[in-house]
Amino acid sequence: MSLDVARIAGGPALTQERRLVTAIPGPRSIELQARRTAAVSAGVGGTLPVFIVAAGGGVLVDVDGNSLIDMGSGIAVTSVGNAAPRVVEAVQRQVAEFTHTCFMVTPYEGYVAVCEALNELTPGDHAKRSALFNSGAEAVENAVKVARAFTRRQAVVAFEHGYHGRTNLTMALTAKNMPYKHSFGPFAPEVYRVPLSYPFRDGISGPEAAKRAISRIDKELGAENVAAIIIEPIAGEGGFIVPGEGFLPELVEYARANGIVFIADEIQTGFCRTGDWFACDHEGVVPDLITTAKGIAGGLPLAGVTGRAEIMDAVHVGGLGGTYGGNPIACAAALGAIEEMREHDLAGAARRIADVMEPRLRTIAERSGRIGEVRGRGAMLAVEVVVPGGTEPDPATTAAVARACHAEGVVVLTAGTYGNVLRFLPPLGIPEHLLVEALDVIERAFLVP
Ligand code: PLZ
Repeated sequence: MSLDVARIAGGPALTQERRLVTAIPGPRSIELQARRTAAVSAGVGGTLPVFIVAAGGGVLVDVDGNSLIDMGSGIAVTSVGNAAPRVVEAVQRQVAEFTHTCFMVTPYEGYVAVCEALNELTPGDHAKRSALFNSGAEAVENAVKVARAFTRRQAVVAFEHGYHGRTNLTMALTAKNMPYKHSFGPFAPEVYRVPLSYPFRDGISGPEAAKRAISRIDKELGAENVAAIIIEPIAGEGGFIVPGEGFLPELVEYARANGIVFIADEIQTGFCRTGDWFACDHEGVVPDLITTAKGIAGGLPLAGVTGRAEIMDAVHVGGLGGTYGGNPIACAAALGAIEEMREHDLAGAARRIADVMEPRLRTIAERSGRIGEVRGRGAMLAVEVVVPGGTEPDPATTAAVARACHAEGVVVLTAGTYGNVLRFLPPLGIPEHLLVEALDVIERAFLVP
């Protein structure tokens, strides 16, 4: 796919270049930031205070005319590119036809078509059903509701370093206190956390880590009380932690043997990001339920729960829904985004991104001595930053490197329980020369003390 100039339907063609014409942030962004501070709750966080006016391909263009390289995709959302042509076209058509009826009142085809696509694309060839929601957290909440209704059990097992959202139930499922949970309790009951497989830090194999987690479930909860095990196949906000090979399959086997619903939260990993349609595909893991959001609709708010027909249909009629869930414009966007993924083989594009990035990141690790591990899969890659010579997390250097990248016009994100992970989630169609330039900037940021 040639993306030297990203065409934004109905908008300008964006030159695919890093171009800084002011300091970052520039004067107009600083003005807007002052308005933001006066108008927007201080509780809403911010990575980089540049205000965006256009985006596409691999760049974000700000109000001052700076063109920044996008290595975040708005946290793994615009995998098909920002304002991707088929998304724009589908949205424009739909928004002119009708904007909302509420699917629960008078339905429309787009919702059904998205569910059909989810049923087809998600792992496993069993009979499936789907339901649509507005956000990842809402999808996770509903997956837990479905699992409880099906099993008539209550306990839910989540993992250390897990992230599942900011609503009350999903805060309980999320591991990290700051900034997600601090001062917001009490949290939903019947949520239990067990250890993840974190090869860099626990030094044990995937199957050994699975045994450890399963023993905790058996001893502390009793399998017959557990409705669901929920896990991200690669922990996202927790630091792109890839569990040891065999960890996920063993958990699935345990869940199946004990009538527990296995929920894969693929909200961050899904839709070609890791080089497959879903991260579960990598080890042939077939979850009972899968939650999706983010990359599904090219930037419009949409989320889904997909799973075994007998589980999804166990809920009483009217038990699932919401005013906006599966909004027609978001559904049109999803159908456009899925077309982009199929047509341009974006799973293959994600693997090619890894081919370019991984060797460079390893070289940066060797030269700087500050990177304990390069990890991830496809276009979901990260480096864990440590104090040289050991494994002690170094969040200060992580933040300094991120700041230096931002100042040079490369939008990188941080993550990790210890705040010491620099993560990369470029749009899957990013032109290679931008990827290489971003890596040059990242390397310089690591090598300058
Ligand atoms: N599950 C695996 O990654 C969202 C959070 C950003 P929502 N991750 C980005 C932030 O700081 O709020 C996420 C995820 C996984 C669930 C969610 C929640 O998705 O669409 O943000 O609700």
